[in-house]
Amino acid sequence: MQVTKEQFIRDFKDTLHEEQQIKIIDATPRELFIALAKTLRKYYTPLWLERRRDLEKEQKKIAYYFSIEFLPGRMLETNLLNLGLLETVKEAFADLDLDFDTIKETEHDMALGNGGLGRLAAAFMDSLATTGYAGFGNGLRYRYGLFKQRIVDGYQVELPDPWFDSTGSVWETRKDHDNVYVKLYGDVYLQADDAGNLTPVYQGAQILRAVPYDVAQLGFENDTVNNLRLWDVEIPEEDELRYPTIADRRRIEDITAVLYPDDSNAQGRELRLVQEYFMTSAGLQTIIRSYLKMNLPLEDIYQKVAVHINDTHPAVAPAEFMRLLVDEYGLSWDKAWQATVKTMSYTNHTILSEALEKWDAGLFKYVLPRVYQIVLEIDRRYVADLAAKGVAPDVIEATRVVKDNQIHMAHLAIIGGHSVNGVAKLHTELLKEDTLHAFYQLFPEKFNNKTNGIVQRRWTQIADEALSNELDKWIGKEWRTDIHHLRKLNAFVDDEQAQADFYQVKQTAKARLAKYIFETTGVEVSLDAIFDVQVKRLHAYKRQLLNVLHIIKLYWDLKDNPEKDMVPRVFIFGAKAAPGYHFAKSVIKVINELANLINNDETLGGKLKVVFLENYRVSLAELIIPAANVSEQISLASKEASGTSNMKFMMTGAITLATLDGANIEIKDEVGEDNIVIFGMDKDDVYEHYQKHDYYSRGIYENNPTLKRVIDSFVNGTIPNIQSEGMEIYETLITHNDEYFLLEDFDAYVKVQETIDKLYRNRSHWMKMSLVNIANSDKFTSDDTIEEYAREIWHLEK
Ligand code: 26V
Repeated sequence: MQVTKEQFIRDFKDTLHEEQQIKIIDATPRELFIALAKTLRKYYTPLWLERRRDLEKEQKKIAYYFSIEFLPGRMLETNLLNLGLLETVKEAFADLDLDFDTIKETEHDMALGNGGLGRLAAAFMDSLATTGYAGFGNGLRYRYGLFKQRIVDGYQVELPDPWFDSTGSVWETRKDHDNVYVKLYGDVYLQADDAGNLTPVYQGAQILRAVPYDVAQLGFENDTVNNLRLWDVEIPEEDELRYPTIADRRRIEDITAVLYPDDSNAQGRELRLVQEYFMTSAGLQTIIRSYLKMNLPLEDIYQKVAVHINDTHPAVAPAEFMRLLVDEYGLSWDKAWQATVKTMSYTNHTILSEALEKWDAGLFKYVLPRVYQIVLEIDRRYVADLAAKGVAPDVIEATRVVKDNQIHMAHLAIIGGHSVNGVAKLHTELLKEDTLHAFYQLFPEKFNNKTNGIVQRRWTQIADEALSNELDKWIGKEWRTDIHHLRKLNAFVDDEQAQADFYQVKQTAKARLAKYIFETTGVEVSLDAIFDVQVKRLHAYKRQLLNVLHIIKLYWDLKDNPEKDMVPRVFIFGAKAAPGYHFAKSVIKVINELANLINNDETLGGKLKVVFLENYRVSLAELIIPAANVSEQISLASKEASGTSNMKFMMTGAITLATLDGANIEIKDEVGEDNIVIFGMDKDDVYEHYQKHDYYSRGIYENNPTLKRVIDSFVNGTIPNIQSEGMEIYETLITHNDEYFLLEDFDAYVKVQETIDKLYRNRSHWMKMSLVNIANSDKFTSDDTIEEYAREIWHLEK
C-alpha cells in the first residue's frame, strides 16, 4: 500500500482529532495506539470490501477453518508490516517525537487460545491471506482470553484477562446483518409431513442469537484481506421472558465468557459442549446461506466450500451439517452425506488419549437432542455398511462413533470427512501405526501429513529487527518477501565476519531480555552466559522437570566444587499450567523456589541463574525467543505432535537441544546432525517399554548416585518451601514409575548439556551452527504449509 510519511501523519492526526478529540501532545500512549489502529482500518477497509465483492463475483472455492482457539497476539505490527507501512509509520513517529515501542506495548495480546494449537490457527490465517487463498476463520469471541498468570510466593495465580474494553476490540467489526440462530436443549420428535417424510419437531428448545464479529486478516504486501469471524452470543428480544433474572442472563453470557471453561465438573463440561456446538452451527449456517446466494445446487456445495475441523472441538460439524442439509434444506440423506464427507477435513494435534474428546451420550443428547439422533444414524449406517463389506466386528467396534455410552468426536471427524492429517511426519506415522491404526486400515487414502509452520515475518521482521537488518546486509532483502532466499546465508556460515556480526545481533537481543528480566524479577544475568530457554505450556510430557533435574545436578556440582569450569548458564522458563492441573502447578512452584535458592547463593559465583518469567504469551515470546542460545525441546519421544516454538528458535539462531520428537526430527533433517544436539530415547525405545512393561524407575534411581542425590533434593529440605510439591514430584518419579521416562533419559541429557557447554566455548563454531539453523529455517514457513493444505486437502485455486 502506497502512503507517504506526510500523508500518514495527516491521516493519523485527523483520526486522533475525530475519534479522540485530542492533540498528539495530550494523548496517552493507549489513545495514540487506538488512533493508529483506526487509521490502518481506514486504509484496509476498501480492500476488505473489495475482497468480498470479488469472491462473490468469481465464485471461487473458500476454505473455512473452524477452530475453538485463535491466538494472534498483538496485531498492530503485523498489520503494519503486511500493509507495507511499518517503516513509514516508525519514521513518522520519530518525526513526531513519539516512541513507537511505548505505543505498541499498550496493545493487549489477543489471546483466544491456549498454546500451539491456537497459535497455529492464527498463523494459518496470516498465511492464507499472504498466499492469496480464500480462507476464512470461524471461532468464538471470548470476553476473557487465556488467563493472566501471576506468580505469588512461587505459585501460579490465575487472573481473568479482559482483552477488550467496553468499546470492543479496535480490530473487529460487528456484523448484525449476518446474525443466525442456534438451537439447544428441549425435546425433538419426528412427525410425518404430507408426503410421508419425517421432519423433526422441536419442543422447548432454547434459541440463541449468534452475532458475528469480523477481524480483517491482511496478507503480506498483496492487498488481500481475508476474514476471521468470531461469534458472540445474545438473548433474542422475543425470548427475553425466558431469562427474567440477571443470573439467567449470565448463564447465557457464559457461553462466550471464557476460553476453556473448567471441565473438572459437569457444568463446565456442558458449557464446553455448548461452546463447540454454538460456533460450529453458527459457522455452518452462514456458509450454507452464502453458498446458496450463488444459485448452485446444494448437493454440490463441496465444490465451493471446504470446512476444516481443527482438532476435535468443532468435530460436531459433520453431524450439524447433515442436520442442516437434511432437516432445514430438504436434501436426501445420501446426497447430504456425500456432500458432507467431501466438504469436511480434520487435523489431529495430539496422540494423548486424554485429549481426544469423547462426550457422555446422555449429556450430548440433553444438550443437542436432534444432533444426537443424527449421530446415532451416522453410527448405525457406518456399522451396517462395514458389516456388509465383511469388516471384522472388532474393527467396526473400535472405530464407530457411539460406543460405551460415549460419542467419540475424532471418529465422527474421520468418518464424516475425506482427510485426516497429523502435524509432523512422526506424528502422522504414529497416527497411522497406533492411535488411529484401525481407521488407517479402513481408509488409508484419507491420511496425510502436513508439518506445521510459523509466520516467519513475525519472528524475524517484527520480533528481531536487528537480525533482519543483519540478514539484509549479508544476503540482500529478498528474503523478506520470499523466505526461501534465506538459504543464501549458507554461503556465509564459515565467514568470520558474518559470525561476529550475528553474534552481536544475538547479544543485542540478550541485552533486551536481560533488561526485562531485571525489571520484572530483580535477577541480574550476564550476557556472557548461555541463555538456555524452555517456553511452552507446562505439561508432564514436555518434561520441564527433566530440565529441573539437570539444574539441580549443576547446583550440586557447584556446591561440591565452586571452581567447576563451566560457561555461566541462565535457565529461562515461561509456562502456564492448566488451572486444574495439580502436578504442572507444583512444577512451577518448584522452579520458582529453586530459582530463589540458586539466584541468592553467592557461593555459586554467578555461574548459575534460574528465571521464571510470568505470563508467557505471544508478545513475551517475541522478546524471549530471539535472545535464546539454546532451545529446549525435550518432550518424551512420540508425545509432542509437532511443536512450533522449536521452529521460531531455529529461525532466530538458537541451537536446538532435543529429543527425536515431533518436528525436531525435521529440523534435524534440515540442519544436519552437526548443527543440532539430539539425545535420549527415540520413539521405538519408548514403545518397546510399553510393549515389554519393563520400565522401572526405582531401579534407575537406586543405581545412579548422582540422580539419586538430585531427586532426594525434592524431599530432604535442600529446596526450601516445597514440602508438598517436592513430595508430589518424588512420588511421580519413583512411586508412580515416572510415566514420561525422565530418569532413563537423565544421563543422556546431562551429557549433551556438557556438549552444549563445550560447543559454546568455540564461538566461531557455535555461530556457524547458529547460522546454519537460520539459513535453513525457511522450510518451516506456514505459507508453504498452507499451500499444501490448499492444494492437497481443500482443493482451492489461487
Ligand atoms: C490437551 C490436553 C487437554 C487435557 C489434558 C491433557 C492435554 C494434553 C494435550 C493437549 C493438547 C491439545 C492439542 C494441542 O494443543 N496440540 C498441540 O498442537 C500444536 C499445533 O499443531 C503442536 O505443535 C503441539 O505439538 C501440540 O501439542
